[in-house]
Amino acid sequence: MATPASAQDPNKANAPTFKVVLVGDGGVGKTTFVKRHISGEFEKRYLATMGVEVHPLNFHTNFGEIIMNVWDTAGQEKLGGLRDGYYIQGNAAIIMFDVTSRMTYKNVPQWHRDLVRVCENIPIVLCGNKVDIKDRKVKAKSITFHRKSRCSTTS
Ligand SMILES: Nc1nc2c(ncn2[C@@H]2O[C@H](COP(=O)(O)OP(=O)(O)OP(=O)(O)O)[C@@H](O)[C@H]2O)c(=O)[nH]1
Ligand SMILES: [Mg+2]
Repeated sequence: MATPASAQDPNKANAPTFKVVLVGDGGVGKTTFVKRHISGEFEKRYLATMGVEVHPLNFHTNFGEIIMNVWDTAGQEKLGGLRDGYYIQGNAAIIMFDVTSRMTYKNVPQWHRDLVRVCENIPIVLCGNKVDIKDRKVKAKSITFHRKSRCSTTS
């Protein structure tokens, strides 16, 4: 498991810390997204996450340094571990789907239901990933779930 940022640098010990839960179907790109933030690298291989991996990400804001502990959860059902047990005390969430796979968008309401059952009133971003792929299946205009469900969106 990664060392918390506050342990690496004592100046960050008092930085406000938030728990961000990252969910979505297996293979949509959750782990790749987190790795890209940490190292700048794009991971080409698909290694399914088992259970959950927690990564602290630092952000410099107008209000100073903050730490987002990203809980990168397993999308594959059989590797889900504690599942919604990982959502407890989440401060925010990202629901990710893959714009080249309709099924991953179809499953978004289920991810959302499971999340809000545990975290009633947190900010949630709906994120359509893999927009670099030409053969896009979920067009921008058909992404409407966030309107019905108080999510923000990015794709
Ligand atoms: N073209 C393209 N491929 C991507 C993108 N993001 C991720 N991938 C690829 O998608 C595959 C799956 O990525 P992961 O990040 O492991 O998927 P995951 O959502 O963490 O999957 P689980 O851990 O099983 O829930 C990998 O082969 C990545 O290289 C993207 O933005 N564009
Ligand atoms: Mg993963």
